[in-house]
Amino acid sequence: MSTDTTAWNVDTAAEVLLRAEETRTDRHPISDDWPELDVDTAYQVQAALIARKVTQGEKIIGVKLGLTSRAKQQRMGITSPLTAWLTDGMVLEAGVPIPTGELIHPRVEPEIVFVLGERLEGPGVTAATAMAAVRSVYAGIEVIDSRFTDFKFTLPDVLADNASSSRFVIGGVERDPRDLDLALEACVLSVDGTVVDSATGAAVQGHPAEALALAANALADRGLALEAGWIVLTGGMTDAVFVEPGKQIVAEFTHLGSVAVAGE
Ligand code: OOG
Ligand code: MG
Repeated sequence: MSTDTTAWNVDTAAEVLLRAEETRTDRHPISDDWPELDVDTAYQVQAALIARKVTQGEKIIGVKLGLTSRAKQQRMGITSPLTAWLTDGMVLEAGVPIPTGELIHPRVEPEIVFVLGERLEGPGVTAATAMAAVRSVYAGIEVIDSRFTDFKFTLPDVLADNASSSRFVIGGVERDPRDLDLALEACVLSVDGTVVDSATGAAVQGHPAEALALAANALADRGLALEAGWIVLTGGMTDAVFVEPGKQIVAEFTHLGSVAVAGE
């Protein structure tokens, strides 16, 4: 029998997740206590959670995709790609250590990152029209930190939790995506000098532009669009690796340079 006495609704779920983040306390999936949490309601929780961050002074600066590669889908046991929000509070400047003491159980994953030159609004966005809205492409590393114990959750849980978002770093090499074949752009992931994984951009929905189109069309279902200047993380290319104090993780790309992070 459940001893949970929370009167669950969109607002309480958002509060519970924000408190878990602030207090660095992981918890069991919300869907255990609130089985009615479906995908639509979970996106409402995500919106309520981000609205609270905005009230606290953070600014929305883009969108992240999650579970766009088979590596991520298999690891998390969820096959639907998803979208979530990026705020300026999540930006980690290059060279700044990952503040493991402020986080629960951070993992990092290499991603291909777009910055939009134009607004992008679905429905009906294709990879080609999506790509036409992109100004620049960068290498990136996302730091994810699920508020759920052992990163175990259902699709509605992870949606509500803003897709485990925590921090992200963008590499220093800016490229015009039209000059590269992003399906063939390779990434080699190393931990303390040992290669642990690798992938190409094709791992992300066949091409990262497909992921961007997916985001535009998914947001359109909720009456939303991607704005000019926004950052888009297209999703982890490989499985994520745990961060620990002193551990050095490097994502080295063919044309997009390297991004290095270390646990503090
Ligand atoms: C969910 C977030 C997934 C990605 O790039 O696939 C994600 C998780 O793995 O905890 O950010
Ligand atoms: Mg990610």
